[in-house]
Amino acid sequence: MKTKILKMLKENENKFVSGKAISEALNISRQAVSKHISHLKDEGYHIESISRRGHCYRSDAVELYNQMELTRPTFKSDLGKELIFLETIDSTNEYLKKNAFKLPHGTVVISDEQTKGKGRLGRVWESQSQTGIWMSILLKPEIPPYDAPKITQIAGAAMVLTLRAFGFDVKIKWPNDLILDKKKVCGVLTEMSAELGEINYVVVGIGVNVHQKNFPDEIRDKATSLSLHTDQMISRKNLILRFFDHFENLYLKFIEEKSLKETIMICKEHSILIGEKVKLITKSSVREVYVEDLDEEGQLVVMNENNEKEKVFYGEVSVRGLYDYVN
Ligand code: BTX
Repeated sequence: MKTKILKMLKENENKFVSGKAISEALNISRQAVSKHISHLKDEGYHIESISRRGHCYRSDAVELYNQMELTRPTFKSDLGKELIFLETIDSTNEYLKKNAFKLPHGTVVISDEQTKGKGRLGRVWESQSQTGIWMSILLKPEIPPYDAPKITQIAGAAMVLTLRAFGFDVKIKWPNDLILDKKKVCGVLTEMSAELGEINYVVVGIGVNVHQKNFPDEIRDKATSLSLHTDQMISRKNLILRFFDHFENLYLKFIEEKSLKETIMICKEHSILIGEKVKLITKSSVREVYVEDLDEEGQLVVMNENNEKEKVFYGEVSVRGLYDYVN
């Protein structure tokens, strides 16, 4: 039935077809029409619905990506109550850091383009317009500063659930990347300001490659996008709204119930590192270790070169596969 509705909308490309016309033509109820159309939207089809006009299939592929489209329909917390959509900015993380003291907890900033997108340790994050999700969340949690990196894992776990729900077989490369078919599709950058054992704010930045068909030479062998792995249309808006729900759920569990259990479970289940030999790279050393597990605090448990168990905390460490990319 869904396919028939899509066919009918496509035959009337860029024109509105009323729910009544569809229900009569296909002999189904108006509610059933709405339900199928909502599924089609979830799958990424650009269908605009306006009450009393009906539904319109947009073939012009200008993705509806603006402040109004990204507004959450319901809230369980303050996440995204203040939502700032920008056409372009240097970095959404920098934007929130500059304005952190005047913006409330839960503020989200999303930009269609970043001119100076940042990765970890001063690296560059490519963020061209109309290609991906470049978004940051401002949080003001009452947790000790040493717990802040756990929010990176919460964001990673929430994005894994989101992308897997859209059919992508993504894996987490501890601590902050999501990998699709051995290449990086998403990165998380968490930054914090703290004083005397108290957090002023945390900014969690998330970048997801969505529509890119190719990448600059420097990262061609290590970066991928969702569109390179599907024929379906992917809507950044749908991904973001779904991500908000997962992130909110895991974040509230962490803050209100002091539990990271579900996050760690997700990170373990979809880890690309557990059971693998990897290189641990710091400024001063490169070591080969075997990854055994992730502990309940989110630290990597490894068997080191001397056959001793060791825990690795996030920070100035990069993990790389022995044979494949993974930087
Ligand atoms: P990272 O340091 O783990 O990854 C950065 C490295 O990944 C780069 O050195 C490069 O090799 C490669 N790379 C650069 N751009 C891309 C890309 N688009 N896709 C895949 N690989 C790439 C990961 O840092 C954290 C990235 C966070 C990005 C978000 S976007 C919203 C927010 N604002 C901001 O400035 N950063 C965050």
